[in-house]
Amino acid sequence: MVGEWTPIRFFKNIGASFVEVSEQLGTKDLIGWWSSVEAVDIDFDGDTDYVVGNLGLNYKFKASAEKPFHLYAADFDKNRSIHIVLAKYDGDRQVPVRGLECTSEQMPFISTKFTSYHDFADASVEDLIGMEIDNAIHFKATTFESIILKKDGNSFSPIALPVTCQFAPINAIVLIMDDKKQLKQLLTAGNMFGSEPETSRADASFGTLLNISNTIETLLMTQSGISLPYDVKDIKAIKIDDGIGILVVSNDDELRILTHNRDK
Ligand SMILES: [Ca+2]
Ligand SMILES: [Ca+2]
Ligand SMILES: [Ca+2]
Repeated sequence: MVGEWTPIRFFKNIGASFVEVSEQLGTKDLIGWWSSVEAVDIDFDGDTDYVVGNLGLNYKFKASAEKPFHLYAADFDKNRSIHIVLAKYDGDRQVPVRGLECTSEQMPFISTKFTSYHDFADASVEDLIGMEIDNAIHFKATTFESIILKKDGNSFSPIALPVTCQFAPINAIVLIMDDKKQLKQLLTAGNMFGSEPETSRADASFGTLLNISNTIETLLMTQSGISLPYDVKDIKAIKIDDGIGILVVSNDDELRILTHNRDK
C-alpha cells in the first residue's frame, strides 16, 4: 500500500486479518508522496519486485532521510480553523517553505508577529508557530524519488528509476509483456497540474518507456512514440485486435488510446 506522507507499507495476511510487516521488509522509513505501485519480477530472478511511483526529483519540494520535508497542521491561532505549515531545512533549522504574504493570508496573526520581511526571513518554524509545534499534527517525507523496490532475500532495497522517470510524479505504471508473459517494457507516466498558487505545476513528464532486459534502457521519445504531456492519472494495457494498446486517462482531457508496435 502506498500513499502521500506514508511509507511503502506491506501487510501480511494471517487468516481473517492482516498485520503490518513493513519494518521487517525494510520499507518503514521510505516515506514519500507515493502515487502508484506495480508488482513485477524486474530482474528475472524469480521473486517479485515492485516499481513505485513518487513525486519525483524535479519538484520545488525536496526530501532526504537526513533532511525530511515536514508538514505541521493545527489551529495555531485558536479560531477553529486548521492551518498547514510546510517546512524545509536551512542548515540544521527547520524554516517555513511559504513566504510571509501567503502565510499571513492563511494565518493573519503572522502579520502582527512579524512586521518586516527581514524578520520573517530569519524565522524558524518554531519562531512561527511557537510551542504549538509539539501538539500539531506532524507528517514528514524522507524521499521523493521514484524507485524499483528490489527483493533481496527477505527484505527490499530501493533503486532509483532512470532520470527521465524523475521529471514529474508517476501516477501510472504499465507492464508490457511478450507472448510468453515475460516482462519486456515498462511505461511510466504522470504529472500533477494542481498546486498552490505560488508553486508551478508538475508538467515535465511526457511519459517514459523503458526496455527491460539484463539492463534498463530508457527509450527516446522518437523511439518510443510516447508523448503524454497531460495531467495523466492512470493508464491500463488493453487488447486491440490481436495487439497491445494502452488506454490513458488524464484530467481535463480526452480519453486516449495508443497501439503498441510489436515489431520494435
Ligand atoms: Ca526479482
Ligand atoms: Ca485558525
Ligand atoms: Ca531478488
